[in-house]
Amino acid sequence: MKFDIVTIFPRMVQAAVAEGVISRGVVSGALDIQVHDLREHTTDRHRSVDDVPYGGGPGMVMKPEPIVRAVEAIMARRGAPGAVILLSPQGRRFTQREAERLSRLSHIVLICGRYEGMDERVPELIGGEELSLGDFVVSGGELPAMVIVDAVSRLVPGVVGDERSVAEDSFARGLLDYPHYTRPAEFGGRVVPDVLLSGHHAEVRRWRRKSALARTLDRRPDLLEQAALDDEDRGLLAEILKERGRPDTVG
Ligand code: 9D3
Repeated sequence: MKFDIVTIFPRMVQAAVAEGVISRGVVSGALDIQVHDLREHTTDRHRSVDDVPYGGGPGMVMKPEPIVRAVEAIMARRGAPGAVILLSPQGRRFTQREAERLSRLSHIVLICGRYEGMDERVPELIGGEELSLGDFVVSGGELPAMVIVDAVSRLVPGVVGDERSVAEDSFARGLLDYPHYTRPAEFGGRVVPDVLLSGHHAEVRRWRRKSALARTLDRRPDLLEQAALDDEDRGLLAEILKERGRPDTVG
């Protein structure tokens, strides 16, 4: 899978893709990631990538010409991408579902915004889709772009060493993860739940599912409303509510 990332901070992005799971994906040949310096696509003496906003107001706006030229150069050298993504606080929210959709493409271009944002004609002209990571402010699109590259790359076959981890992420989808424990069996006066030491695989599975449901109920009830629950899940949820003294209010 090919990624092209356009940024005014190429070293920042290069450093992030040179580590961990992504770097191993590049070394193994499953990923082909190129980072492009937006300033290489300027034509003026000062290599300007921003300018004052029409209509006035604070801050600067990213000029459209260098971005459009960068995308044209990428298409000439690397072919037409399946998606051009503009990282923007105004974008649609990036989710695991979006990551799965993007992982089925073979080439993605990501454009990192800085300053107050990009000239509005950029998405119009290059047919890009705007994506946001969520309702918080970061200083630019670089970190969000790296998050997207990471989330999508994990789904590309051969990038994550243990395929079971990726399979489990999608199996458990919709619920928070169950609690994890490793040795020692007692630490700081806290013991590992007996069932996990019991060797009863069916009981372990049931405890994990019930714990995941209880945590999701406590921390992310919004997820529970969306999750695809089966009859066992509804039974476990009823148990949780009964144990807490509020029977039959969910499911
Ligand atoms: C004054 C209004 N701000 C918009 C919410 C200005 C502004 C803040 C931060 C304009 C650009 C930015 C830089 N952020 C991104 O480019 C960005 C981002 C983000 O801030 N949060 C979550 N996802 C993303 S994707 C790109």
